Amino acid sequence: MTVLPIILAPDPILKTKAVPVQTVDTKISQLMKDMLETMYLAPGIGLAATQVGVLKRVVVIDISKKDQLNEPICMANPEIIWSSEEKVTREEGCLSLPEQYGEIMRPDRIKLRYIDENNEEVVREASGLLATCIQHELDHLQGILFIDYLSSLKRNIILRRLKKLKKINVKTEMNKSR
Ligand code: K1U
Ligand code: ZN
Repeated sequence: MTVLPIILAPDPILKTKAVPVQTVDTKISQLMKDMLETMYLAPGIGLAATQVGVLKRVVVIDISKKDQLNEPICMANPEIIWSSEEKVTREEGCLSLPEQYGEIMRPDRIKLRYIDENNEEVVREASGLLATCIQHELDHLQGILFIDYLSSLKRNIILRRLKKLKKINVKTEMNKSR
């Protein structure tokens, strides 16, 4: 398995819409495995293929706690087919926006359809943190980041911080290679 580099905002790739996969073949199931390894190492509870520069509708999620067994969910072509009227506000983070957080309101329960790692169609419901994480990841596939739901003032503060962070990282990398 391979750990893939995660793309950090701002980057035009993160604003690009992903395309459906034809079938979950060995190439896509390998991508899912590599994405899970990347997500566990980060660490995170979800990862969309867009975040590793692959513009395909593929997502991996695992919201299990550190002391629990892993419960990975791999999805290709996920679609939300029902959302509850009831909304909930949760703090969200994003591996493409390191150290930045925002309170985002989303439907509390959803029903979704996707193709799993064995190329089987799955229809399931999700609630709580899992529902929030799924909606966050599906947004990535549409080129949407959680900061797009914030006021332009809050969004610009976060983007400015990230641009600074990127500059510092570039300088550190340059010093390392001297
Ligand atoms: O999409 C991503 O960048 C992953 C993101 C998913 C997410 C988190 C919170 C709410 C909605 C979606 C993350 O995993 S950020 C890191 C994180 O939340 C976390 C990291 C370690 C342990 C527990 C959580
Ligand atoms: Zn994210």
